[in-house]
Amino acid sequence: MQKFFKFVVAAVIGLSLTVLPAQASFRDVAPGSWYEGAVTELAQAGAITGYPDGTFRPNQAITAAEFVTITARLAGLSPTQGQTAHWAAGHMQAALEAGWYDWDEIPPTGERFGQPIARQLAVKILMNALLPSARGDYNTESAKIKDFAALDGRYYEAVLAAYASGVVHGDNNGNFLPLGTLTRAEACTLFRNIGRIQTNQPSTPAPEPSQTVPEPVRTRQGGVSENGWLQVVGTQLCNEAGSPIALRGMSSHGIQWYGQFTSSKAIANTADYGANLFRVAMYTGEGGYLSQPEAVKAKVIAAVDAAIENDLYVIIDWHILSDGNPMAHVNEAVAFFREMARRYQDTPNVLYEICNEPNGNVSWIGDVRPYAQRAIAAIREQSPKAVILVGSPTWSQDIHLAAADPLEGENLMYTLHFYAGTHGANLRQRVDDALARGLPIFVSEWGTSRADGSGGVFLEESKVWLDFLDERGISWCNWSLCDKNETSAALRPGVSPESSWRQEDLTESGRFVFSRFTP
Ligand code: DCB
Repeated sequence: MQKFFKFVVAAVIGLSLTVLPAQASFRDVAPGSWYEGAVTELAQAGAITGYPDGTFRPNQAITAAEFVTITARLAGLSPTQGQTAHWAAGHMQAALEAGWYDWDEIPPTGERFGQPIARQLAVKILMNALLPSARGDYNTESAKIKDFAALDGRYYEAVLAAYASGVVHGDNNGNFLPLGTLTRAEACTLFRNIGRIQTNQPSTPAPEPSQTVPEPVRTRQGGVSENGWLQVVGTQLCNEAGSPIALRGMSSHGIQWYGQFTSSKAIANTADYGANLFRVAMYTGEGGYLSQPEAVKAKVIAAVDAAIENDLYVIIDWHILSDGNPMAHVNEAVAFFREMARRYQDTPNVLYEICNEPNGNVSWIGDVRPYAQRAIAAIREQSPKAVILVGSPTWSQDIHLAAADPLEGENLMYTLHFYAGTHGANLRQRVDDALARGLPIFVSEWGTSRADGSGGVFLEESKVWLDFLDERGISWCNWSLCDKNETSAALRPGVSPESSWRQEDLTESGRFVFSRFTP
């Protein structure tokens, strides 16, 4: 009943948004109030209207449908065929397809359309839609946000960019309140701020010229049959014979969403371009392993077997992300890795990545290190020498913490993750410092985009990074092998995993990355 009521209210608001003529003043918008200017400007521009009773209800929480609809109008995004009869379904579908948000954030089935939108999600949608090239420096911007730790990782980029470009300012206490709601009045100030910034923007630069990449040669090199078991010597990954080796390849996207790109044909396609590594990203949260263990585990096994069939090295990645502290599910991780390590104990192909990206309030000493000890012990019971990859706090960027207090054991490496549009010289310096302290580094995930998977692509910055890794013999895996409409994806939307991929099937990112598998 309650739900139905909310639906009707949402529908009425929707009608009022579309049907009523633009109105410049509302009887509940007090002259001289802090939001009067913003509300009036947007009303005069026809982007918002009030309710049939002449009110605007400035203090009411804005819903997902209202927020997206207004953003779409400001961005000039036309509605497409919606999945339900909800008044906002067309705009919601278009916004989803444009990549402004993901389907787990606002499911297209509509049950959350009429609910208040969280501030962090609102800011992400706003920035994706209206200021996609904006970025913010981590140190400068995060220092402005007192409750920065409360932010979910996937919103971090957008919020930093919004602060840096002046779209968002904290409240009087310096908090952003990422999970809180946004009032309609506050939303108007955001829309007004971003509108002003947009009109001052220079025109967008010309796109980068596309890379020329030879079609696949179909002579595979550097695979498992040639190199055998891996071993870590000093800081260097080596093959069974003790010669240095750099593995290069692709990471899947979340296999609960894009499992079709872990098929034998998809992996063979990637190997045909010269890759000798594949990473199976098994999300634990976000509808992944923890919510459907048997189904997701079956996908992992199928993907690993497909990589083995293609003579590739393959990483089994326990892809923590929204579950930022690996200790939260340490027992599940131990059981999972024990089972995988038993299954693949005689297979030189498999590497184990025990915690993708710890983030939020986690420490190396108190959380990640003790977690790693338990996960490593479980793997070592079954598989005495497979290479194990260990993450670190701040989305696997805090290798300096690991370097100061590394784990005991053989064939361990530490992951460094970077996104070329976000991370640069400072993080490279961390790599050199860590190597100097004897810490073996493995880049099990990097992207040509910003850290949120979109923006850019940043090919110049990516080239600097890959040259740096090549000079140091560091292995890497690129995010990601899928056709999602985001710049980090290697394949164009709609490309079939079962066809042979030609250059025109690859995105700008894909063409660049595939050209770097072989030196
Ligand atoms: C990592 C994650 C990976 C994430 C990429 C890009 O997250 F390991 O799961 O992938 O980097 O952000 C993205 C996908 C999106 C998807 C989203 C949520 O590309 O399609 O919607 O995951 O599942 C990082 C890495 C670094 C930082 C932040 C994140 N960082 N993050 O430095 O702030 O927020 O997810």
